[in-house]
Amino acid sequence: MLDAMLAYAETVRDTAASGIRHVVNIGIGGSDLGPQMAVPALDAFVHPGLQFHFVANVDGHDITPVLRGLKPAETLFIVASKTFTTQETMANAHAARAWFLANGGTDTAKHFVATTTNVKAAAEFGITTTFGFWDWVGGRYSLWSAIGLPLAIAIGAEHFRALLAGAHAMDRHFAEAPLGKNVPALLGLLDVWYRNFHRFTSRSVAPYHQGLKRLPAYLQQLEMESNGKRVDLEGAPLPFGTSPVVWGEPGTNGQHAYFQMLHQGSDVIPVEFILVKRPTHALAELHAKLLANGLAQAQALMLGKTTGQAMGERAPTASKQLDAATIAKHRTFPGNRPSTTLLLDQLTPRSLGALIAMYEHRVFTSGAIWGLNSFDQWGVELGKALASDLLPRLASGDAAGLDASTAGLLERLRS
Ligand code: G6Q
Repeated sequence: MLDAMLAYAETVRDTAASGIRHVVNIGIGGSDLGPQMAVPALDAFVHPGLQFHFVANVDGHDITPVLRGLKPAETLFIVASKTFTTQETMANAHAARAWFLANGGTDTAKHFVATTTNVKAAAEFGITTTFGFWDWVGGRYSLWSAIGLPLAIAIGAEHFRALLAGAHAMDRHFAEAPLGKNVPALLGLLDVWYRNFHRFTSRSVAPYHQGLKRLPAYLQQLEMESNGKRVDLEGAPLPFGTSPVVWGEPGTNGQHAYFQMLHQGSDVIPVEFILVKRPTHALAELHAKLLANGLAQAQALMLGKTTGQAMGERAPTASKQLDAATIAKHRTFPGNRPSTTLLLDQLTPRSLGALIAMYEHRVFTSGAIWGLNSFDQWGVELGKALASDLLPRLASGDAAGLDASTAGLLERLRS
């Protein structure tokens, strides 16, 4: 399958022959977040003649601006759905096909392909080119499979294999390295330490690389969908907290927004910095500033600032109505706020593969210690079932059997 998928990717990358200029991935959750994170992360390796778009939300405001300006003859749609039944993805795939036909598109079989385990449903949609993967692969762990097709088209077969090689090297490291040097195991243990011994309820991820702007979203799914559970493998309630809230933005942007809370807020939130030593651009001055900022934030969180130190400093922007001692109290930083810095030499297909595999094994480590099932996601299912029940009620207004709150909102939406 890998060979077939990479061979296909190369035919699309031959843009003179394929005529393709835009690739639109239609998928949601695990069939979206991996490639959506990885394509910008590896921007320096992306085919210059191709543009990539990701449509996930069933909200028409997602696909509408993507389709605007596209030409059917230059567009390849990848319908990415393990089950090929996910409501959002199917709705967007139908909207894309309607747009394609309404705008003079011909040869649907060439312009729509699927990455799915449900070849039959894809064929019924009119898709004949499909790339499969095992049905036991959870979406959030599926970047390495056919779900990685948009990335493979973006960076090419050789670089995609390098991504897999980096992940494999991390797999071996996790399996073989002694615990004291085992990065995913140590980070998994740290997660348990922070969550259960310090009772910290969240962790902020701060990638100091703009290409990793979607990494926090990717990790939100990987960690919170895997370990956001309240019962053990046998279904017994767990007597301790599990997955923290994972959140963040790329540095330095976060510094000018919520870092205030990280430094001086009432809760302690461990921060994970990701610094990349060598950029793929030539703007050395900017990169030095970026790195200095990342280091400074970790340093400030750790060292803080005493009231005595603050007293000794001038604060020209402080209110003139406040006395120096009061101002110094506001300018005190408690410090001793933990952070971890992950340092990459360069962001390449290989190092990204290793980084993502590291996060997977880390999630497995903490999930195993907590004794929960990191590989199910029943929390996603309930909402899906209720939405299916509510959809016809939006049209009919039938509120029979509904709770008062939902019935009231339904009525307002229909009025
Ligand atoms: C991931 C989850 C979930 C899944 C989506 C899309 O681990 O299972 O995010 O990936 O619901 O499912 P399909 O690929 O079947 O459309």
